[in-house]
Formats: sequence, structure tokens, C-alpha cells
Amino acid sequence: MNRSSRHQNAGKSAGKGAESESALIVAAHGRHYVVERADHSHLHAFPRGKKSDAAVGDHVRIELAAADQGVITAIEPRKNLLHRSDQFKSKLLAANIDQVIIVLATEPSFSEDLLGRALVSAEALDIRPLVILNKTDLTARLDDARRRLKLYQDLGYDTLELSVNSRPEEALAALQPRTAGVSSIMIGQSGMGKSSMLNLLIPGVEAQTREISAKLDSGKHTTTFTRLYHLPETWAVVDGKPGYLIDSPGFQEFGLHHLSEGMLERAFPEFRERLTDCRFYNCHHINEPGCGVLGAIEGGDISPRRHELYTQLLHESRQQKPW
Ligand SMILES: Nc1nc2c(ncn2[C@@H]2O[C@H](COP(=O)(O)OP(=O)(O)OP(=O)(O)O)[C@@H](O)[C@H]2O)c(=O)[nH]1
Ligand SMILES: [Mg+2]
Ligand SMILES: [Zn+2]
Repeated sequence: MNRSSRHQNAGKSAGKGAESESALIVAAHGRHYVVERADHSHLHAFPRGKKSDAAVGDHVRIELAAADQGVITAIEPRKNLLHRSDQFKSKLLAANIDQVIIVLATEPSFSEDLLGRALVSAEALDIRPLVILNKTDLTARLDDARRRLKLYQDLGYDTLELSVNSRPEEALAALQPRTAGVSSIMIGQSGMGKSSMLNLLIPGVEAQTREISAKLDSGKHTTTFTRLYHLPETWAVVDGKPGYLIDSPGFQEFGLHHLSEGMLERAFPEFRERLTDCRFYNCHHINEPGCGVLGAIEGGDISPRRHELYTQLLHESRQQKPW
């Protein structure tokens, strides 16, 4: 199946004014976007107004403002939108995602707080997370990493150990079936190996990255903007569905101020079945008597580490949000 099939309804729209066409956002850097047109060519595009509320992975309508520049006039309805937020701003990560791949490494040592937050962000949108521990060739910290990951494995999260650099074939064989036919975003701290995974899955992608980097900025190794890539059609198309892989810049903070209390308590899978045990229907699971969640912590069935994260996220969720 041709990857342009999603553009079948592209072409002239009936809207008044300039002709519009459908396009896919493949890169975003502030108000500056790169979109892919029906013929697979790339075009710079800007939102019409001041706000840039389109994200990588969004299907949009564009109008040509010049031969080499488009204006985004509308965003097609999206399945979901992944974002981060703190008390100052909300930052879009990507839209229409099927899988969040959280990339960790033995070294530099990964932050468990960020892992927990990434899992919560995926759960809140009902997106399947996949946790990858990369750089297993660096054995000094491997046992420590495994020990910290056990809690998440026990919670039922799919975790995969890899060494992209020293055992690339094994890594490829494990990643291909998990990324074919779906749209995945890789997120994680800087230096964990996200772009290395991208290069493994899409041979020759470095050249594409350079081309886009030249358009948007940088020349540095570290990823500076979110970018969507097509996985090879030879193995990544499943029942006509293409595989997309989105690479994103490493982050050090993952604010989730946008999640409501109701979303938060349900984003912890081990809390869910306990919620009906709480004595009060509006229990916050902080210090209420007869709380099902607190009871499960006392009984050793819920990890205090997870409850600490919940408490912190609840605190953030209650902050004022000017955005
Ligand atoms: N030892 C070892 N090093 C690796 C492995 N995978 C990646 N690296 C190295 O880790 C460094 C960082 O890799 P990147 O792929 O750029 O990391 P990233 O997650 O994309 O980082 P940002 O773009 O900054 O977010 C590079 O020097 C890679 O060569 C691995 O399996 N083993
Ligand atoms: Mg990178
Ligand atoms: Zn409770």
C-alpha cells in the first residue's frame, strides 16, 4: 500500500479563498513547521495566527502562501495529543500517537521520576507505553537499572533491554514488530539513545535529519526538535497502515500540570481497582481515613514510591494555570 493513501481526499477543497490541500506535520520548532505534502515533498509552513497549536503527527490543511511556503489553516480532528506542562506554559509533543516509547539507559543513569511521569502521561491518554533499557553493554550500572525497573515490570509494563550499539541486530529484531503499523514517539532524557534507535530502524536517516536540521537550525548531535519519520515500507506497513517513528529532544523535566485529579488517580493502574474501596467518594488518597489506596500501601501491595509521585502530581495539578 502506498503511504500517500491517507491523502486520498487531498486536493482542492470547497472552501472559499485560496485552494487548500491536506498535509502531515513532520517537524515542529516553535511556530515553524515542516509539512509533508501528498507527493511526499516537504514544505515550510506557519500557522495563520499567533498560536501554534498544531503538533508533529497532526493532519492539517494548508494553503500555499508562496511557492516554498505554506500557511496552516486548519487541524484535522486528532485521536490524541501528548503534551507537557508546567505552571508557565503547555508544550505540545505530538499528536495521533499509538505508542509511547520511553527510552532509558544504564548510563547516564535514568531518572525514575521522569519514567513515572512519562508512564502517567501515556496512561492518561490511554496510549500503550513501551519501556526500553538501552546500553546494556555498559554493565557497571546494569544491575542497578534492572533493580529500579522491576517495580514497573511488576506493574505489567512491557520492558525491553537493548544495546543499540553493541548488539544492533538483536535490537532491530525486537523493535521491528513493536513499531510496524503504528505511530510511536520516543521520549526520554538526553543521551539515552533515541536517535541511535532511529538510525538503526531507518538506515540512511542521518542524511534526512541533516537536511531538516539545515532548514530549522542546529548542526549539533543532540536532537533539538521533534520530527516524524516513515519507517521502511519493506517491513513497517501492516494491513495498509504505515509505521511512523517520532524522535524528540531529550528533556529533564516532565510537568503534568494539565492532568486533573480524576485523570491522575486513573493513570496509576495499581490504584484503579482500589478506588472503589475508599470510604469517601471524593477521597484524594492523601490522608483520608478508610482510603483504599493508602490501605494497599500499608498492606505492601502499592509501592510508596508510586504514591509519592501521585502526591507530587496532584500538588502540581492544583497549581494555577495561566495558559
Ligand atoms: N555504549 C552504548 N552507547 C550507546 C548505545 N546507544 C547509543 N549510545 C550512545 O549514546 C550517545 C547518545 O545517543 P543519542 O542517540 O544521540 O541519544 P538521544 O537520546 O537521541 O539524545 P538527545 O537527542 O540529546 O535527546 C551516543 O554517543 C550514542 O553513540 C548503546 O547501546 N551502548
Ligand atoms: Mg536525539
Ligand atoms: Zn482513597
